[in-house]
Amino acid sequence: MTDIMQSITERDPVEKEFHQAVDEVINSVKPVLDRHPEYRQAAVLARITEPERVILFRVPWMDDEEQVHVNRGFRVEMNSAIGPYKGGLRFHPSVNLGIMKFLAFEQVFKNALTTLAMGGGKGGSDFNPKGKSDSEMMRFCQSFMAELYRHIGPNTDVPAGDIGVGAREIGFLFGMYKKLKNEFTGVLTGKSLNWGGSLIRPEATGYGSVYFAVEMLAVKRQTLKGKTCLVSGSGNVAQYTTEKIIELGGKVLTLSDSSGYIYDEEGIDSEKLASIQKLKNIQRGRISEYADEYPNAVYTEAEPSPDYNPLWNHKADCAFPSATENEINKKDAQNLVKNGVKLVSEGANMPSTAEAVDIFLDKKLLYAPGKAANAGGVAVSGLEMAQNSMRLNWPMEEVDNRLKIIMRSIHKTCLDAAEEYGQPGNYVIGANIAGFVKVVNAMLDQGLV
Ligand code: NDP
Ligand code: 2IT
Repeated sequence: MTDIMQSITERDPVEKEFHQAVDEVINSVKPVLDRHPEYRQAAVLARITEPERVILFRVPWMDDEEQVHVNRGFRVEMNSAIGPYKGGLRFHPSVNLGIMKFLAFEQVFKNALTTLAMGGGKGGSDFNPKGKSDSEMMRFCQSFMAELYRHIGPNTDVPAGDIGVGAREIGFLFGMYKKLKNEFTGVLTGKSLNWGGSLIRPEATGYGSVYFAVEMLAVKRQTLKGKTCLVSGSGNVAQYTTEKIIELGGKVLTLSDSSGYIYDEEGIDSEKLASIQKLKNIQRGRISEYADEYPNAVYTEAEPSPDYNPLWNHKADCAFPSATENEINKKDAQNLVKNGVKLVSEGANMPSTAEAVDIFLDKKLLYAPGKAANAGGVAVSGLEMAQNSMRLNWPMEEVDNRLKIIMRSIHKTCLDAAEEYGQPGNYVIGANIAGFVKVVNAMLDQGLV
């Protein structure tokens, strides 16, 4: 173990997801530090792994039965070397400081890769949105923002959505911010269209992950047409990943939620996807209901502590993990390889364990880590900020074209950096090095702050 890794694990021993994310970056950038002694001299690793600021706060709220609850709110402002802190808010019972720090750390490099001026941050709460009424969601969001508002701003820190935070929650959060600050600014992204949102932002993460896959396939002179795809999750990222795969002639076989997954041998077409979007976004139902509507589909319930996830054990060409961290373990990676999967594009953040990543790299899959493949979401958030600053809205084609250009540029940046450091085709090394060098150079320019 490196000295820096040892000191991080000793200082915060329980933050295992943060250790995992940091360990990967440290291993990737070792040759960069060897080439640049000035980076070691300036202790860049110790500085880049310590958040600039962590805000931790109480979120009290009342349910519809007038019971009082207390949740914990977080905002990790990780790095502002290249722009205001930027990154989503996650509402999920698993949220803790270690998960917030891992997500904020990944966000720093991801945002650097987008070419836009955004630093990295992440926030959220251990609040569980499942089964809550609209009024409960509103009261929770208002209480959350009643504290967060004093720490954020359009030039300071600009939150957005993530797991459990979509258009409805961004609306409630924005409304409270506006009331408290008495100003209408682009302090959040993922806003609705008629009050400052950008076209293509809802689609951007999923579309971007598929655009990245298209770029990787193009290197091998292939396309998505006719390719079978396993997609996990059924939220924002999974839905728009599925939409774009269908549009480009691929076939999506699976979708999931935390209760289980569906396998549809005939493929999920546009009509079926529209019914999933209604089920998930409006009725807030479970993916199992898909199998009631389309009886040819098979629903498999998730096991409480599975050795492997059967979703990843089907014959297919491509995999698009789009649910959550560490959803692909070593056994799942082995199953994917065994079943002929040649491409993995990570819509989710860190969905593959370190052992799974090693297998993908060892077997020379086209493997795109989340910080490259899912950067389209935050990239279009950056475009939403730009439109807010100009007080105008770009048409759909313009935003979608810019998204394509950004994903193409991230792909090339990763390949070039990997090549420069003698690891051709290794998108993990490429993404980590390119993001790291950009942020570290900015930090050095700005002195010891
Ligand atoms: P949503 O809340 O819209 O959907 C999340 C989906 O993943 C749901 O189907 C959910 O199932 C499932 N899921 C969540 N947690 C777990 C879990 N512990 N085990 C199994 N399934 C789970 O979130 P998003 O689609 O926005 O986010 C999905 C992933 O993409 C996350 O890793 C997020 O960080 C990442 N991401 C999101 C971006 C965005 O713009 N939204 C941008 C870049 C990355 P259930 O409903 O049962 O909880
Ligand atoms: O993980 C991510 O990149 C996001 N949840 C989106 C962040 C953003 O600011 O749009």
